[in-house]
Amino acid sequence: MSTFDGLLKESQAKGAGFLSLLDPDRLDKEDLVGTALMCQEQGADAILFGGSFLLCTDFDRLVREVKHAVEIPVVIFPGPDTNQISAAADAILFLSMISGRNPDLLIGQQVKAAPILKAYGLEAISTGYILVDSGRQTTAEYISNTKPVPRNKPDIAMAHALAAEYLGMQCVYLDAGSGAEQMVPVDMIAAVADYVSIPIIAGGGIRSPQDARDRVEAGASFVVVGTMLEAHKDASVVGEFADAIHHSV
Ligand code: 1GP
Repeated sequence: MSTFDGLLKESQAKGAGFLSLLDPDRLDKEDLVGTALMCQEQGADAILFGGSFLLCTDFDRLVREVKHAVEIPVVIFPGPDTNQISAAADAILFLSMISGRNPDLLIGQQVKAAPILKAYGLEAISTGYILVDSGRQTTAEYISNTKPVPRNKPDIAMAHALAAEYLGMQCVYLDAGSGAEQMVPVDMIAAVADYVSIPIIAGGGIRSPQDARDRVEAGASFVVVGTMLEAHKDASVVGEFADAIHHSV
């Protein structure tokens, strides 16, 4: 079974899947493995690894260390270029930044990355990435040189998500960006979930278990939490996120 199919199965069984995002720039190298293990113990369904912009230069080694330590899948969350690829991961979110009109992030970097993924045997999870305005500029917005979808325009998000589905993408990621001031609105997630049949990943600025649960109830199949895990490094908080996201258990 592919990593994505395995995650979908977990999501369907539990109500939704919990993806814990670890950014190697924001955690001490020593803390990375410990945090990954803690996320696994507290119920995360996968480790997402990476970020929109990284200073770290030992990405591959860090992925290997995390992968060696955990049993849950390690899925790369790539930045705007091909630096964040490691053969040690289980899969990579093969993102096309469909909310933007920057050809390099729609197809250019994907053309550079595809042969590398094939050579590594790395599973590519085709993902339509939709950046949603979060009230202030995020790293993803700045680095991608794109405009996010206005937060009060669910119809624009719906049309982008449907285009992703018709282009054959496996899922759509509605992201307000890491550390976002305001999350992707629940009504936007609900509108997209009603409109398309591919799974929705929701993330960016989720600060409480209730925020996460609200997004599951709106129709997200996966919820991404990053900054709050790193801020707390507290197992009980991570467990509360897992319980809120796994709402059917
Ligand atoms: C960012 O959705 C992720 O791409 C996670 O965001 O770090 O704000 O949880 P946070």
